[in-house]
This record gives sequence, structure tokens and C-alpha cells, in this order.
Amino acid sequence: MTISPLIITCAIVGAELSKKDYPFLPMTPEELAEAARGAVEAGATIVHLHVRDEEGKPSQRIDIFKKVTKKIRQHCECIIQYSTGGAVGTPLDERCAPMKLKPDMATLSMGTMNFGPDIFENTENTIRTISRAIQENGVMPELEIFDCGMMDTVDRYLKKGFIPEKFHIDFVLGVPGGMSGEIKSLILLKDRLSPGQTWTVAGSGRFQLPLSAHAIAMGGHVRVGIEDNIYYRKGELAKSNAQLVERVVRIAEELERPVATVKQTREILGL
Ligand code: KMH
Ligand code: ZN
Repeated sequence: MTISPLIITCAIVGAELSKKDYPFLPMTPEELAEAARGAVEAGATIVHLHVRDEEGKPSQRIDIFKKVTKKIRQHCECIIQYSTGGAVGTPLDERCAPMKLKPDMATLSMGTMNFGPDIFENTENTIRTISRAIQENGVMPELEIFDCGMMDTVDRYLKKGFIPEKFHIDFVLGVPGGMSGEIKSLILLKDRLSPGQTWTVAGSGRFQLPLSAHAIAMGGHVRVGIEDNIYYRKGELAKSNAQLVERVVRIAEELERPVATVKQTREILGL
């Protein structure tokens, strides 16, 4: 069996963090473009993007997504994946809005869950509405799976035609309220996949490193970045998104797994 090149996604900012949590958090269009450039230069080919407004608050405003996308494209070549999750509590129409810009990819979370102390709402109506916005704009969805039951939802919604047949999967593990980031969670989820289905794992916090290493060995793909994990190691903040990507590249090299180029990423995901 030939193993495909490793696709590295970098989630550069997210919606939940502030500068109080992480002083180097990129927030302005210039900072986000610089963070993306660093991550891509280090080996990432997909940038998972949230944006912030002028006050640093999470936003789904089209004009900001447009500006940040333009700046990223000026700095580097990569696949840009917009978040439709937004922040906890973002209204549904706002979550869908940036799809009008037709990004390469967009996320589609597959169920409602506790998200730390909050509720991340993804009802059937939410999922169908976002899925429609994604499909109408010819965007490739990445299904965000936070728990095992969400795989059952994928099967059910596929049968009902609520979600498109072609997608990439991202197992987001270790979020308080979702499935744990232990390796056995990943093994359980991977067993649920149809043959040939492409997948990534995004480990939250301290789970990021061990899950990344296992995904590389298991033939999956990896997402790292400050959105999911602000630490390089226990008690030591990561210097940047790029630093987290660089470590994945080094592990992949040791495991003799080549890192995908943008062209290869497009081929692997059928973009
Ligand atoms: N901010 C989280 C509530 C996504 O990007 O699609 C949801 C999230 C998932 O980050
Ligand atoms: Zn996100």
C-alpha cells in the first residue's frame, strides 16, 4: 500500500482565544496573513480561517474574510478553508455568509455539543442550511467530527441527501464536551470511515502532539495551530503557528512520510 503525502492544515487563530490567553494571537488582516505565510512556509498547505473585527472580536463578516483572503494570497500559495462554525452563538445566517466568497473549502460541524461551558449549536436545520450554502457556492466541505455519534449523523444525512457525497473529514478531539483526545478515540473513529475517505485529526491542547504523530503513522492528515493548542510543550507557549507546523514536518520526515505540496493536496482531496 502506498501512503499518500501528508496534508498539514494550520488553524491560525480560532474564535475563542484572546490576547490574554495567548499574547501573540494574530488578529488583524496583516497579522493573519503573516501567520498564514509562516505556517505555509513551514509546510502547511491548508489554512483554516476565522477572522476578527476591528475590536478583535470573532466575526463572520464577508468584507473581513475578503480582505484577509486577499492578503494571504498576496503572501503565499495555499488552500484557504473558511470556518462556518464561527464562535459559539454566532447566528446561522452569519455563519453561512462567507460562503458567497467561494473559498476552496469550508467546515461543516456535524452535531450540537457542549463546548467548554457553552453550547455549540448544530441542529439538523443548521447543518442542512450550511450544507446548502456550501454546495450552492461549489465549496468542498470538511466535516467536523467532535464525537462518535456524529459519524452516525454523517451516515444518516448522506442517505437523506442533507450533505454532499464528496467531503473531507476532520476529527476534532479533546474539546471539553466532545470525545477525548486519547488515541483509542482516533482508532474508533478511523474504523468508521468508508474505504478511501480522506481524514485529518485536530487534537485539542495536550492531545495535539500525540494525535498528530499517530495520524502520520496511520495514513491520515494533521491539523495543528494556535486555535487548537497554544502550547509547544507543558508550561511553554508556542512561539507561533509556524513552530507547531515545523514540529509536524520533522516527525513526518522521521517517519518517512512526505509532506504534501499544494498541488498534491488538491489532488488528494479532489479540489
Ligand atoms: N469556534 C467553535 C465554536 C469551525 O471552525 O468550523 C467552532 C469551530 C469549528 O471553530
Ligand atoms: Zn475553527
